Parts: sequence; C-alpha cells; structure tokens
Amino acid sequence: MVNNETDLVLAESAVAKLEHLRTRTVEAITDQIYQRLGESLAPFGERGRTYCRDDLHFHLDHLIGSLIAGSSRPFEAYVIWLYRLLDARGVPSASVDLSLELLGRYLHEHLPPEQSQAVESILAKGRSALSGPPANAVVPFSGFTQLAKPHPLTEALVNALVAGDRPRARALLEQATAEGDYLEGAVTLIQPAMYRVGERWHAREISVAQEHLASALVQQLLADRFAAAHAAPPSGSRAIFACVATNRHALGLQIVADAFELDGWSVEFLGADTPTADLVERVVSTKPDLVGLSVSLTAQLARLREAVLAIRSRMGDCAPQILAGGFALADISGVAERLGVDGWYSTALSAVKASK
Ligand code: B12
Repeated sequence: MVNNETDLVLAESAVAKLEHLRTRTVEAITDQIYQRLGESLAPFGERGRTYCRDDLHFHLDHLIGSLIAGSSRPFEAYVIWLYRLLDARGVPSASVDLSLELLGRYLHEHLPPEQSQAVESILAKGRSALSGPPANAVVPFSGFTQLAKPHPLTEALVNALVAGDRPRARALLEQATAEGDYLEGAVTLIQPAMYRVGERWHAREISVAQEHLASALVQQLLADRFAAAHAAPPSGSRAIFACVATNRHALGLQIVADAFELDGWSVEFLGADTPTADLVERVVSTKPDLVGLSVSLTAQLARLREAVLAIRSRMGDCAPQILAGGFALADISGVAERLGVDGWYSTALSAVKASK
C-alpha cells in the first residue's frame, strides 16, 4: 500500500517508465507465453497473439491504475474479474497467473529497484488473490454492488431490458417510483439493474448485443422521464460533466448531469471519452463552478489524474470544485485526496445532496 505524497511521486515515475517500456514488454511477454504454451494456443492462430497482446496491455493499464490509486485492491479485483471472464468463455484461465509471473520477472529486470518493488508488490497481491481460498477472496467491485439492498424489482427490470421490452421496462420503473421521481428511479432501480446487466454479460449469460440493447433502452427511458421531471428554478451555478478520455460509459454521468440540472444548475454534458486537452480548454474558457469527471475502469484512473492536474495547473486558485465518480472508484476508499479531486460520490443522489 502506498498512500503519501512521496509514494505518489514514486508511483508516477514508475508509470512513466512503464509507459516507456510498454511495447517492448508486451512483445517480450507474448513471445515467452508462446514459448511456454505455444501448442495449446495454436488453435487460435495469429489472432491468438493479438488477444495475448491485448490482455497484456489491459494488465498494464490496470497495474498503472493501481499505482496511481496507491492500492493493490483494484488490481486484485481486476485479476479475479479477468479469471472469471476467461473461465466463462472456456479460455485456459491458468494463463492469467503465468502472464502475471512473467510480467513480474520482466519488470524486475527492467525497472529501477524502488519502482520495481512497488510494481512487483501489486502483481504479487494479484497472483495471491487468484490462489487465495474462496472464503477470503476479493469480491470485485463489492464497494459498489453491495452498497445498498437491491430494489425488489431489479431482476424484473433486467429481464425486460435484455429482452428489449420497452413497455414492460417503463411500467416497472413507474411502479417503483410512485411519484415518478426521475432521480429516485435512476439511482435505486436503473443503476443496480445496469450493474446486474454487467454481471450477466461477464458470466456470459447474455450477449454483447443484449448489453447494448439494455443501455440504449435505458437512455430512452431516462430521456422520457427527464422531459417530464420538475426542475428547480435556476440557481445561477454552472457545471461541466465529462467522462475522462477513453471512458465510454456515459450513462451514469448522464444521470449525474440530469440531477444537477433538475436542481437548478446550468449544465454542460460533454459525454463519453472526452479528450483531456479539449476538456481542459472548455473548463478554462467557460470557468464553471464545478467540474464532474466520470471514470469506469481502474485503467482510466491515469486519465482522471491527468485531467485534474491540467485543470489545476492552468487555473491555480481559480480552479472550480472538481468531483469524481464512477465504477472505477468502487474498490478504493479515501482516494479522492490522492487524485487531487475535492470529493467522489457513488451515486448522483449523494453528489447532488452534498452540493447543496
Ligand atoms: C453499459 C456498459 C457498457 C457500455 C456503455 C454504454 C454507455 N452509453 O454508457 C459499453 C458497451 C460502451 C461498454 C464498454 C466496455 N465495458 Co462496460 N459496462 C457497461 C455496464 C453493463 C453498465 C454501465 C452503466 O450504465 N452503469 C449504470 C450507471 C448508472 O452506474 P455508474 O456508471 O456507476 O454511475 C453512477 C455512479 O457511479 C455515479 N457516478 C458516475 N460518474 C460520476 C461522476 C461524478 C462526478 C459523480 C459525482 C458521480 C458519478 O453516479 C452514477 C449515477 O448514480 C457496466 C456494469 C457496471 N457495473 O457498471 C459494464 C462494465 C463497467 N464494463 C466493463 C467492461 C470490461 C467494458 C469493456 C472493456 C468491454 C470491452 N471488451 O469492450 C468496454 C470498455 C469501454 C471503455 N473504454 O470505457 C466491465 C468493467 C470491469 C472491470 N474490470 O473494470 C463492467 C463492470 C462489466 C462487468 N461486470 O464485467 N460497457
């Protein structure tokens, strides 16, 4: 565990070195994996090497996210998540442990000792999370998914969404929120339902197309309900909301932006995957009171940190309040200060309440 300023400097120098070594590392480990498992990987042909490289990039992205967060926990959660993902798809999941072992050895040889110590400790925790007894196993994302008791209609809504049954989904949402309250329906029913959709995709119980269907349907339902919702009078406060670069999960942030707008804020919603430089230019030129950034994967924490640092260095004491949120923060507590944000919230409801 690393959590003070000195450790952050060390973590950031390790991240810079890892980025510098990235391509060479991925190529070297792919070759080593093929030397060891070549025969069993032969059926995948040249595609197999591409998958292998993609997985190694994903390992490095999550390793970097963990270094920035100052906790091995997100990496442990990622490793277990990956193991289960591969297992559900019949891919030899033993290769996860092997790739982490090879990565540890390679980085031991190529990073300066202090950096390699920080990196190896995270990789070792990831490996032991894999081999740990099930009773003590890390439950990925439990920080969020076990936050609240699931709404009794959650499973029914999930079924309607993955079946593309819009009338049924709408009826369930209306049934759950007697007053038709936009925010209550979004947070107490849609949010847990979408988490379940993710779990069902992960376990290969539904297809990628069904996951997209559910997201598209939810966007329509939210837009309908937002149009019918009652907004508070304008408060004069202004906010910009954006998903950090590479984050394509915009739905949760849409709910946050809507919640602030209904609360009387004037809101700009920049949507998914906002390039850091363009986000920063918009913030500098429009000077909002608040910036809200969303980050869904641990791998995207580096983009969050970059955006926050850039806003603060351009605006100094005039920087707006910066809030963060999103699924990537599920397994890390107390990380807001380290990342330079003024606060993070696990739902739109808690964020809008705290802003009052
Ligand atoms: C729908 C979905 C997608 C859609 C997104 C569509 C869209 N328009 O948003 C698409 C298809 C694009 C997608 C892609 C991917 N996804 Co996806 N996705 C999901 C899913 C099922 C639902 C997301 C969602 O809408 N959640 C519901 C909203 C309401 O919740 P929320 O985002 O947490 O937001 C709330 C709070 O967090 C908070 N909040 C959020 N942002 C902010 C910001 C501020 C400032 C504040 C204050 C609060 C706040 O308030 C929100 C409302 O209350 C999740 C499952 C999950 N657990 O979230 C997987 C999930 C996040 N995806 C996952 C993965 C792996 C991917 C892909 C890598 C898959 C792939 N191989 O391509 C890509 C990565 C894309 C990228 N680069 O970002 C994994 C991540 C696992 C991991 N190891 O981290 C998950 C967890 C699924 C799973 N269980 O395995 N995905």
